[in-house]
Amino acid sequence: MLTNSLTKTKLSDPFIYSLLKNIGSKRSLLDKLESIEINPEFSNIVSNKEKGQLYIENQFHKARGFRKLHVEVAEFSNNLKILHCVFFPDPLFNIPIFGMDLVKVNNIVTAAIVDLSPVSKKINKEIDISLKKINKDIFTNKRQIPEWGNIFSKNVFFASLKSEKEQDAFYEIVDEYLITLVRFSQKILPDFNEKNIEERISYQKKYCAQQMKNEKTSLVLLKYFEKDWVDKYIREILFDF
Ligand code: BLA
Repeated sequence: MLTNSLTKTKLSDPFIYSLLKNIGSKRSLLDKLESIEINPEFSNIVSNKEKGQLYIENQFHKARGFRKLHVEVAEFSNNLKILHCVFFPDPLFNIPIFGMDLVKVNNIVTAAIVDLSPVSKKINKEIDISLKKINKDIFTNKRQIPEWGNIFSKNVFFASLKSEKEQDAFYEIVDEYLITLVRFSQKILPDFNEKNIEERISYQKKYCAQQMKNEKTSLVLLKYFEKDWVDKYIREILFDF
């Protein structure tokens, strides 16, 4: 369940709110879940500056198998809404990185992406089969993954959502990806092999480095914040490793 401040957001968007609630309830199934403190400068950000109203709310947890479970909701100038979520695994475990991003501009979901991204070159067959089975046929506007997105798995899903039916279908896909992740992480044991740990660390580093090449993230933030702040937010909060 959602535990704290995100439930209090003035979140006016039922679709984003339903995704947020589901992420929270799936997260609550993880073992040893606890919230982690972050730099308070970055936990809740509200601004009413002349540049336009905005708020950003962040939640951070960790759990068995996960070093950082990050959920962020943001709303900029009443017309751009973002739901961003990355579950970074603990490198002792061969658990994929759950990532999702939803960008809604004036009531249109222009970008909806979800993936369980690998942290090893050995493809996990069980996860691959489970994700491949999920029906993704109804979407009319699937989108091309940009060049920096070579970190994602073959099962990455990326589309614009053109109707309520497509929103519901995206909700189901995210739900299935989360169920797959939770089920897998509940039974996996840690692997202390040094080489494997190194590999998993370097995959996570690459994941963060590639995500930082997405100029669309920084461009939005730069409209509201100074460059130093944006660099720090991206390096420390969104994609630290
Ligand atoms: C695209 N990300 C975008 C877009 C914006 C943001 C405005 C353009 C929308 C579009 O192309 O239709 C902005 N996203 C943000 C901001 C935050 C955010 C400001 O999360 C946070 C403060 N991005 C991620 C994660 C993934 C991701 C975790 O943060 C994937 C798991 C993907 N975002 C992603 C992709 C695009 C995108 C693939 C499209 C980029 C492109 O087509 O060039």
